[in-house]
Amino acid sequence: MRRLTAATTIVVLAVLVAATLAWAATIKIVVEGEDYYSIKPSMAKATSEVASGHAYVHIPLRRPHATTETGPADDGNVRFRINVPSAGTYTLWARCNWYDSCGNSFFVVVDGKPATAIGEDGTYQTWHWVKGARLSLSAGVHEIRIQNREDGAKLDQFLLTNNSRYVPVRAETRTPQYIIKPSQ
Ligand SMILES: [Ca+2]
Repeated sequence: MRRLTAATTIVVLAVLVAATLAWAATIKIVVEGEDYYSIKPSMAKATSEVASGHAYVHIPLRRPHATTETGPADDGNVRFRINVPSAGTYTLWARCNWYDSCGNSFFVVVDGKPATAIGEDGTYQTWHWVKGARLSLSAGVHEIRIQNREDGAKLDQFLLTNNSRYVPVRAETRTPQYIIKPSQ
């Protein structure tokens, strides 16, 4: 009976340790649009009182604004360098503000791999979180490039989390420890 109790105690402790490790390993990397390592026009930085950090990056509206999916006018982009603390599968989320159905996406290029699109949802003219790809990332530095796909698309923040159930709602607190910026 004593032995059983000891075994049960060990099992309970092991479960607690595993749960603690799982909790401790939850990573959330929050990057402001304006935390870019480099920027290439027509991507541009802009300010707003309602954006996190009072700044965002965007592909400014062109006149005439496209009314069909015509493809981007240039490869304007922002590049971010992110230090991922541990290997895992990370979900990308971006806090965006879309002009309309022809200004509601970006290309995302991770470590120079083929581009995927983020966006194409139907929420316009307000900041909201948009779910992107799930990315398999090793520990260490990765380059995330957000690139022109349609004019009228704005990016306030993006986040990477290895918690696939996490759903951001409001602007998130920036995590400078994971963000590499050019030396001043
Ligand atoms: Ca911002």
